[in-house]
Amino acid sequence: MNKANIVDVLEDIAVLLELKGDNPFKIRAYSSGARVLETMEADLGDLIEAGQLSGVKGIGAALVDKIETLHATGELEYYTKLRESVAPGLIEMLEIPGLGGKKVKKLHDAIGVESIDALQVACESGAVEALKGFGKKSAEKILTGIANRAAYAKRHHWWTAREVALPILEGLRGLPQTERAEVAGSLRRLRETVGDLDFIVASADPQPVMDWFVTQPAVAEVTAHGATKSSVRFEGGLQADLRVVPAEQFAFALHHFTGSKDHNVALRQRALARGYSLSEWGLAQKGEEGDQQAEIPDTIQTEKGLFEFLGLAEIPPELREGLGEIEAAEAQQLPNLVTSADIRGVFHNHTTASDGRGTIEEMATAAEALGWDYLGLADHSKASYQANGLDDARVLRMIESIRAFNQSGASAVHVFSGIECDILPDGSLDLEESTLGALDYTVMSVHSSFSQSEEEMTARVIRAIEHPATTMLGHPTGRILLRREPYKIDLRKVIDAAIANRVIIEINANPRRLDMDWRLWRRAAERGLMCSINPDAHSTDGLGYFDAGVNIARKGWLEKEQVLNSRDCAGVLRWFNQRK
Ligand code: DGT
Ligand code: CA
Ligand code: CA
Ligand code: ZN
Repeated sequence: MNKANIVDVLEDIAVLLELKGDNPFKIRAYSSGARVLETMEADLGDLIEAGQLSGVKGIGAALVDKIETLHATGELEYYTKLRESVAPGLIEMLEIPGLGGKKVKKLHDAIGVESIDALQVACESGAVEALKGFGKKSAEKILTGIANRAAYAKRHHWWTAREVALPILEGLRGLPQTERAEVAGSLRRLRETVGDLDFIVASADPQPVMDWFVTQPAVAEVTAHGATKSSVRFEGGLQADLRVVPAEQFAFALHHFTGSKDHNVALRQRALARGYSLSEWGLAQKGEEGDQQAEIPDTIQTEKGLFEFLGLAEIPPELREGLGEIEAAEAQQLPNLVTSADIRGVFHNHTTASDGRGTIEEMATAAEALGWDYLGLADHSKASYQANGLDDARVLRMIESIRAFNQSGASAVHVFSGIECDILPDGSLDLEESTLGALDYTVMSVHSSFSQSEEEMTARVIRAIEHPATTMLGHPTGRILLRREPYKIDLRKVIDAAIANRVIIEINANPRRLDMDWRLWRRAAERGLMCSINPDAHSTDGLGYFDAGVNIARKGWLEKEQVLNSRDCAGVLRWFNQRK
């Protein structure tokens, strides 16, 4: 088992012990041990092999044994037994924001709730708000949490959905009966979350394709198994439909099941206005005595052909949201969307100096492997103490390390020194002006006091935007997709302030954030807002998230010129310096 998974187990143990009301010192030993392990620079395998794990400060004797067992076997009897000793309903309750081990224990001990359903009843009956330490507000918050959890359970992050879809798509394409195969639906439209997968296959012999699909090892349940349509549920809960169509219908089916519904409705109306009815089966001429399948279908083999038949430029799937793409396609004015190949470096990344897992060298090497010209490092500032944020002195030392690294000639990638500086609750910044001024650039982010009023939060963020040391605003709503709602903030005012102050807003490309949302980019960028696609990488692997950010930029109609990291090193430096 790798280090990150072991950290998760230790944290789990701490929460479970809390649930059981165990000794606080013991609980702390696990949670702080997890923390030490997570931020430790030395390689865990090396340490264990050298018998030096017990010498690491903060990892007590009880933990050494357990970490070694987990590392060697991936299992731990103590942990398994501990989990089994706690009612599953109590563990589920931990998924509700605001409920930790202590509170769940209290609810259980005081009013006997053992499941989320029982908790909901207790909140509605007033039993929870009557409890000491809870009150009306927290009962309401728990109810919202329960409702959100039910809604979230139905959807999946795009990144996860793609990981499930790709091997299936490859498998379908590899079948001898398959002529063409695609994933349609929200996955193809690059939506931030996906409800279910929609596979479309062209084949004259559907049966073997269906049989292959429903017998894949990842399939947990087959919910339908028909002649041309099947549905399954994968482990992890994601569901998928497969439709097999004759080759001549493929372009129409692919277009129809790609959606969105709004886009389809608009395109169908356009077809009708020109005398055709458009469906997943094809195009038919509207005749006096009903529809006729006349002369059209075999001239249309592709979506491009379909769009052209209706007098439109080909609309990329990610723009098919019924938000003006048909008008733009008619006027031949679709945007020339930014691509992954346009990206020449990224700015918001963490290293071992704060809560990242890669060193400067490792991150730069990974950036070089991605073909980039530069890499920006932006570790946390001190107010993010749980992420081992840097104080002024450590920031200055980091700048020195980066300068030395650049001068060493160790990498062809130029490293920019940055910071992800906390915006404090009053809108002031977490570091001295002189420190901020010594950096190449800064990313300002909110990591605390999420429950401020909309007025307070908006004023707080705008105050940071107006600070002359600010280069970029990080994850502007703080949302965690399918887990945490955005904090209350008036983004229209924030966007206005960013444009007025020439401050960049990021697309945080972490697949769980994708913040700022794609729906806001088109208008904002038209009005002059500059974007930066920031993977917020906490490891070398995390740099790969930039792709998810490019998706969101494309969904937001952005072109290369509207994205800072499509510029070369000199272009980036020019932008940084005009802010100083
Ligand atoms: P999802 O799965 O909730 O993330 O979103 P989609 O867009 O993948 O939706 P889904 O799987 O229900 O259907 C796939 C596409 O099929 C959808 O984007 C458009 C088309 N479609 C499905 N149902 C309807 C419908 O009732 N009317 C129209 N016009 N199109 C539909
Ligand atoms: Ca779908
Ligand atoms: Ca579907
Ligand atoms: Zn952050």
